[in-house]
Amino acid sequence: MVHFTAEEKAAVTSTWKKVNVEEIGAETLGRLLVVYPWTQRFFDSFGDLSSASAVMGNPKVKAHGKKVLNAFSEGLNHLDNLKGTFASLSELHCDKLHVDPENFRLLGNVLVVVLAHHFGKEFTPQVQAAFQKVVTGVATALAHKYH
Ligand code: HNI
Repeated sequence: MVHFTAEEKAAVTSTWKKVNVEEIGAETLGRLLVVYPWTQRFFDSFGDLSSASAVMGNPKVKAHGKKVLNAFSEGLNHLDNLKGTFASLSELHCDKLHVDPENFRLLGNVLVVVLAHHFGKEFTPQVQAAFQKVVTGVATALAHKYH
C-alpha cells in the first residue's frame, strides 16, 4: 500500500483546492484520448472524436472528464484507504466496462502533465512527486478487483 507523509498530503491538498475539476477533468480526459488514441475504443458512444480539436471540444468528453475527476477528488479525501474508496469503481471498470488497467496509469500520468502545465512553477518537484504517488495509488486501487 502506498503511504503518504503529512508533507505529501499537505502538498496535494493545497494544490487540489485550486483545481477546477470541470476544466482539468475535460483537459485530462481529452488529452488521454488524443495522446493515446486506442483509449477511444471505450467511448464509441461519445460521437465525434475524429481529430484533436473534435476531441477537446466534445461535450461528452468534457462531462465525462468532470465525472472522472470528481471520483478522483473523492480519493484525495481518503488517501489512507484508496483501495476501499475505489473498490466498487474497480469492479465496474473490470466486470462491466472491461477497461485495461494500464489505462488508469496513462490517465494518471496525463493528469500530472495537465497539472504541471496549469500550475507552472508552483508545481514544484515535491508537489509533482506527491501527485505521482497519488495517481499511482489510485491506479493500483482501481486495478485491485481485476481477476
Ligand atoms: Ni472511468 C465510467 C471514474 C479511468 C473508461 N469512470 C466512470 C465513472 C466514474 C469513473 C466515476 C462513472 C461510473 C458510473 O456511471 O457509475 N475512471 C474513473 C476514475 C478513473 C477512470 C476515477 C481514473 C482515475 N475510465 C478510466 C479510464 C478509462 C475509463 C482510463 C478508459 C480509457 N469509465 C470508462 C468508461 C465509463 C467510465 C468507458 C463508462 C462511460 C459511459 O458513461 O458510458
